[in-house]
Amino acid sequence: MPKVAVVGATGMVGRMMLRVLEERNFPIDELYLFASAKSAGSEIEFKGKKYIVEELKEDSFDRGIDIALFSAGASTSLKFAKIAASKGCVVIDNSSAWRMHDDVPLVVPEVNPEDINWHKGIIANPNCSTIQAVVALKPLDLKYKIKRIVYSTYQAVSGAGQGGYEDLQNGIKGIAPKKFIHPIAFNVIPHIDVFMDNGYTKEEMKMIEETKKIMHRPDLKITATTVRVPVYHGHSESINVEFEKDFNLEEIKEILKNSKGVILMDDPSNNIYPMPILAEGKNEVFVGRLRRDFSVEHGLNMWVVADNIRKGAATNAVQIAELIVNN
Ligand code: 2RA
Repeated sequence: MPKVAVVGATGMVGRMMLRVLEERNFPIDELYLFASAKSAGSEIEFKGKKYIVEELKEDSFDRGIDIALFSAGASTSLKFAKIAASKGCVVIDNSSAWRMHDDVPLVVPEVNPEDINWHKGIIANPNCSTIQAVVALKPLDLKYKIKRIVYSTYQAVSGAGQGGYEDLQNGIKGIAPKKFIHPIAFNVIPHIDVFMDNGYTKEEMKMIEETKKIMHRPDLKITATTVRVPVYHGHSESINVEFEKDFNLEEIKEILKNSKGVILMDDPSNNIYPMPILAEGKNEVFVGRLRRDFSVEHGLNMWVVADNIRKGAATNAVQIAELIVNN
């Protein structure tokens, strides 16, 4: 059984990683919890046992740790993932630090599990909004070959961490935001992460670039608009797809129904479609509102929802760890 570490154990994603490890009964010989000096010393319970969170230091990985799940921000990952990997530990990193490095696989287990085979000590966990999209798109790409994707997202405040969550809670009471630049209560903000020189936000560019890498389709045409909405948990996405080949809507539903990690929720006559309140606490990706886009040849509209802290972060990371253990 592996020795496992969670780095960033006190954060929202770190705590969820522990919960998912527990829920899935991940085999663990010894567990180590790390965080910044500020959070070190706090106590976290795992499987009925109390653990003290240690400060992350250069020698933290000198104990034969086999797998480390990192969710501590890009600068911490840039420094410590390399140190951990040099000591024989496999790092599964939830930050954006390593995702686009050529020698780092970017993995969604339902989509490109084979990519873990060429890791050199670091495997990147994709951005939350990308993960749920590719889980739904990959089986359709295999059958009909995607030509172009238009992403429009409706992202929960928890994607911005505890501060985002608090901004919504406080904003409802009229208190000014601290994490977001604008109020998020009773508002939507078409701005996630920083703006780039090309006019897109970094979140939008992440969706574009990461989709190409995970799907092994550098040629794909993709555009994206990412938006923060006043929802605590669960990212929603309108995804418009153009395929090379023609499709049959009933066949698409059948494919999605049988795809790993996807739950088809598409019964408009009974008002059934995915919503964040339904996806919260679940590990699957929910797909609905499937309909032909009549404005282009072979066009499809779909609505994709998932719990951004689970499938968009913690669950996906734990699934990667499961792939490593099962290999
Ligand atoms: C967000 N995608 O929702 C980001 C988190 N990784 O802000």
